[in-house]
Amino acid sequence: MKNPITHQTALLFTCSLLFIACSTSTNSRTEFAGASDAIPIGIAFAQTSNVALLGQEGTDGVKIAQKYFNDKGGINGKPIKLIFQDTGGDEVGAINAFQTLINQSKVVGIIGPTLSQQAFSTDPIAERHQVPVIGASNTAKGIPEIGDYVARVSSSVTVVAPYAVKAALKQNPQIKKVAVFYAQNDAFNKSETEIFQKTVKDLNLNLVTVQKFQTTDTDFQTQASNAINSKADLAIISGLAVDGGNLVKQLRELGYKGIIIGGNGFNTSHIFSVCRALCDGVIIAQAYSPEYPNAINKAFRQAYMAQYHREPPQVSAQAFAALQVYVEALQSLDKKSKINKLTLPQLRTELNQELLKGKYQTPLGEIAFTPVGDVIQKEFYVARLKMAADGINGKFSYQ
Ligand code: 1QQ
Repeated sequence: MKNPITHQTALLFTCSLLFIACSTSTNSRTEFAGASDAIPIGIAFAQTSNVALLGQEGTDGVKIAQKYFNDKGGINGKPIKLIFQDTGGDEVGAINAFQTLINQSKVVGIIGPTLSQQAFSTDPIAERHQVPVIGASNTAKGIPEIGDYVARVSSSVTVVAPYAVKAALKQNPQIKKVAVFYAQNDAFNKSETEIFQKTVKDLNLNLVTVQKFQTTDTDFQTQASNAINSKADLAIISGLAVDGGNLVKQLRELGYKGIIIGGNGFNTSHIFSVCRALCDGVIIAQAYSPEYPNAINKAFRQAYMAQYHREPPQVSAQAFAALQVYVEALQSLDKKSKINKLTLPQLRTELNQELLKGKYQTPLGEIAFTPVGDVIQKEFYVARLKMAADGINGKFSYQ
């Protein structure tokens, strides 16, 4: 039989060696972590699959935030340690990532997953384990409502999508007929198209056709031809970057001349390599502007540009903001009840309560949360894709 004292000493020693928080079933009073241990936060983004490009932008954002806040002293002296788990592009990969982060890595909270489609499967798991989760790119309706431990810094499609339609009408007040396209195998795209379709009707435009596709499709000839035949003068696409970009390309190749709006799935510079010169002019509503004039956005933008030599995309800024929420909530919690005196379950629960109370000056501007955990954000923007003459390089233009 094990000597209980030796066992516990060994356990604590192992915990501090691994720099992870040990909540142990052998002693419910074991504290979360030693005073100098790094605080583990789980990052569940797509590193592989057709969603990897969006996942990479999230990863870039949290890495910049980790350095930024650790350089400033972390959580009253304790650094933040990010623990990455690849979710892939589907629900199974995302569920595995969450389970590993919660049960093995013993994280205090999670940022992710990349897609709403994944979040509807993963967030109930975080809720059951009472682990806070902050969505950094989940924009479908209904995400924060999954549970008490679920919040997001990514503004809902309900709020953001209508800005794009209004911008298109401003550009061409003659628009009458609208064709809407959406990826029917993805929760975010289904949610977004509902908002687009409602906005079209609210603005008294004529919704002439609704075309469906899959995020895995590459051939959109039928859908594009149907829209052209219906004489649409505005096309609105809810898809992810690769499928959406190919649809833009094929619409233009078949002769469509009207304005094109892309939804939040287009919100990555990786779309440039898909539709190239034919991406030019696509309108995309934004929850972030690289020009936002506060100090933390200037620091974030500078760090991002020094590393990647281009303007930071929305998802990177949102991921930065998600980690900032954890950092600042942990700092304020640590001042009230020293976090290394708490068990891991206590810390997860108190952190969740604390983060919902705060106001944060982030690269997105000032944000806070509704009681259910949805982000409250004040300013939104509209960008147009501007392609360079080479048809390869492009940028999001806010003019
Ligand atoms: C969602 C999204 C994605 C398109 C962004 C990564 O908004 O799934 O909710």
